[in-house]
Amino acid sequence: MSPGPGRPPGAVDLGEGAWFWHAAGFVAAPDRAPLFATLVDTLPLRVEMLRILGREVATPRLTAWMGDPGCAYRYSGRTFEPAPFTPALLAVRARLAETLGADFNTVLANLYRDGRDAMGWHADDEPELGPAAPDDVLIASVSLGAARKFVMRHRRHAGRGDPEGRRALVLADGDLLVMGGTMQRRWQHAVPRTTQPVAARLNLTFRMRRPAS
Ligand SMILES: O=C(O)CCC(=O)C(=O)O
Repeated sequence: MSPGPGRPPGAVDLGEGAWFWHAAGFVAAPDRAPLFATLVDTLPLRVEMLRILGREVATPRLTAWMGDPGCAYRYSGRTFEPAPFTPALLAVRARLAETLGADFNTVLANLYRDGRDAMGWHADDEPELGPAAPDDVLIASVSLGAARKFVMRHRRHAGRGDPEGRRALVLADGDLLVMGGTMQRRWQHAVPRTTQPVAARLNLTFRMRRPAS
């Protein structure tokens, strides 16, 4: 399979067209704390109620959804109308466009207040994601604040406790993780809870949402 748009030379090839690229220090050290503070102050972060297996469940993290006009998004049984991009987010979007050659028109922000906040196993596999879901989905995830473990598993190994088909990374302050190709179709990812004392972490997951046809 030929590399999809935005696939960087250092990407880790997981086979079957799935790949990820971990770029430590994407946000320069002096910019990290001010960017974290600005985003936490200006994004409409809140606990959301999601419908999961027929039950209303509060997200164990704060979230905010931003996007260009017309980028309403369905996620876990809810439709989210995005807030506009803020100037700080537009600056990160522009750096991602320079780095990856891709324009991301939506972003989900996740604020993990401490180690009790988490993100369960899932894939960003909505059919409207670009460049061309399901086999070519580009996700760019920027992390700020405390380092947290990020785990990935091939769907074939889901729930089997089987080390094959699993990967783990530590996403630290300023890191960029890009997932591409068939990663969302073949693999799932999660940010597990931790009992270690850990400060707040903000994650920005940029996506390309194709306009409704
Ligand atoms: O916080 C992270 O690193 C992951 C976020 C994520 O999986 C998502 O927004 O879909």
